[in-house]
Amino acid sequence: MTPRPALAEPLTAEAVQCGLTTSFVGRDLRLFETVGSTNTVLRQLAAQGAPDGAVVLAEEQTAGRGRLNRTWESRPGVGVYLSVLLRPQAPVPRPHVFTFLPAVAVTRALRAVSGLPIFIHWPNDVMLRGRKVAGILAEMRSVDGRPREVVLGIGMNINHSPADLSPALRDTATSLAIASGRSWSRAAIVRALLVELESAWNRLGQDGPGALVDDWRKLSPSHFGKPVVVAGGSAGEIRGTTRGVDEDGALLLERADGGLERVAFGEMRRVRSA
Ligand code: BT5
Repeated sequence: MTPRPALAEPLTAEAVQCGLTTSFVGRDLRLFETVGSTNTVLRQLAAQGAPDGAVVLAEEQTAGRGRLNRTWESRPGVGVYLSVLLRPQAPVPRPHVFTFLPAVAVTRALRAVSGLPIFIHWPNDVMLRGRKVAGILAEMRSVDGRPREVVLGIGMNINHSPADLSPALRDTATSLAIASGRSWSRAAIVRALLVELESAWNRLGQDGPGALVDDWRKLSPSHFGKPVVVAGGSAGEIRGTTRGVDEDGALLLERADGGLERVAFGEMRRVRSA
């Protein structure tokens, strides 16, 4: 089956904001046809005084970014490419919350709208049946060691057909449409995401980072007791069994020799149990 939406649904700011129940996230929302990267545009707007909760959305990105200057494929008209600005008023004890928070919000929003089995792979890959359906890039500007402007960039594959993914991604990426055989309203997904972002941000303020990490754990069954390979960290490729995340968001891995490894950065891949 090759799902293809019959009509590409254009995204409009009105469609997103119609019935939006947030109090500040997405109240200032700017939609662009084509940008290099929504994160870059929003960082510029933040420097010019854009308000807390401001959102930049684009139909297409020509220089969509992942972590470590990797590329985020941003095919026009079928995905969601969005950045949201948060201006923390109080010190945020642990910066990893800015990766965990959007991962929780994206996963909840995509689940709520589609009902599909969507989970998080440490630290911020949003996965659908073992393939990446969304990615997150958190960037921040700190003053005196305190984050003042946080830009959360979120890319979601929604109405892509397999042909909308480059050959390099066809075995590792998916979209809601590929997994379900139907197309989805991107406006409804963005709206659900903005609501979940605001609610996760409020929960962080009220209940602290521990509560947020608990929410993250519930959506990430692979963080405990699963055989994985982690690549890209300082120690090269490490194979082991996941043993949870610590309070700084680092992954704990038990190696075959029983030693425990703490991995602060990397890419986690599930492997089949022997
Ligand atoms: C991410 O990086 O997953 C973060 C992606 C964030 C994208 C959003 S879009 C809005 C905002 N503006 C931006 O410029 N960026 C943010 P990372 O964990 O480094 O993963 C990047 C890797 O994912 C690439 O090297 C590819 O292997 C893979 N990839 C690229 N495009 C993809 C796509 N559309 N779907 C699934 N996988 C993709």
